[in-house]
Amino acid sequence: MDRGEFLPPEKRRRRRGCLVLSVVAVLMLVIVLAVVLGLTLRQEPSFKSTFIDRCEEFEGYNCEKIWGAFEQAYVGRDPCQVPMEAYDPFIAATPFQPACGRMMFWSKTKDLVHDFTEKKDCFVTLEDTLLGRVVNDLTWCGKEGSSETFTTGCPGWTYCENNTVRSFWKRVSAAFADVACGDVTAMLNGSIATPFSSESIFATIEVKRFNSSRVKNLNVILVTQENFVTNCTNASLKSLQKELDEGIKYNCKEVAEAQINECSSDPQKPCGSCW
Ligand code: ZNA
Repeated sequence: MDRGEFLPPEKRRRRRGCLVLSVVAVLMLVIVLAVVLGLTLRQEPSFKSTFIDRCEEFEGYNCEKIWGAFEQAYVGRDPCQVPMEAYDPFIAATPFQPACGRMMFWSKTKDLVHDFTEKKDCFVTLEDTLLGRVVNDLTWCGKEGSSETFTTGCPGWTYCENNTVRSFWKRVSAAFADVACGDVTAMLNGSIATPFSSESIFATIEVKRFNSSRVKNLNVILVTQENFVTNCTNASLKSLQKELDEGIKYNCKEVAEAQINECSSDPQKPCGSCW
């Protein structure tokens, strides 16, 4: 029984006022809590901002649209069940002009090649284009039943074949190789026994996609160190030659790593004179 019924009218009014006030206060508290919780839980992923920031370094692209096309490849999916085709919409949303004669491919020489292309504006690697730049050196994946992008707890490069990250690199490498034209350069590692590794993306995807109607020459730069292990007669390089589409000419040159480093840090040396 509500004892308020027996209160004088003024007290009843004041009591009702109090009740309304506390309901409003509780409601406001709930709203504030929900907003704070929503913001912290959703936490605009720094992965997305990195992607967008890097994308915006390139002119003439709709980066939000490109992000949407990228994200749909893996969001809500098992991170081991992302085939390379899942990134087709990302490729379609990101048209790019090939730089004929300046395209640089690489395998097992990541740091050296990027140090080189950064300092000397002669060659363009996949990572210098929007396609590769936006997520280079990053890890990402989705999760079933979630619409988020995760950057931790993602399967490693070799844990499963169709993982989010590896499939991405396969797909963008294919797109980059598809438009390769003129003289193409590949920087391979002469300090390992198999510079042309049959498991690499360069071997399994890129070389297979070079088309003789566009690519004239493949120039291999085999980067050696003092006690070099390999030279251009290496057996794996013989299979590289065999893999090439007939009509594409092949060249191989051994170049000391020290020479490449010296050349890239000498602003006087013109493009193409490093080997
Ligand atoms: N920027 C990248 O991370 C990347 C670029 C990754 C994979 C492929 N690519 C393309 S294909 C790049 O533009 C080159 O033209 C091509 C190089 O691929 P590759 O022939 O497979 O060469 P690689 O040196 O074996 O691997 C390239 C990169 O892939 C490495 O630097 C690593 O970042 C990653 N990777 C390869 N194998 C592993 C790995 N990461 C972890 N564990 C591995 N076993």
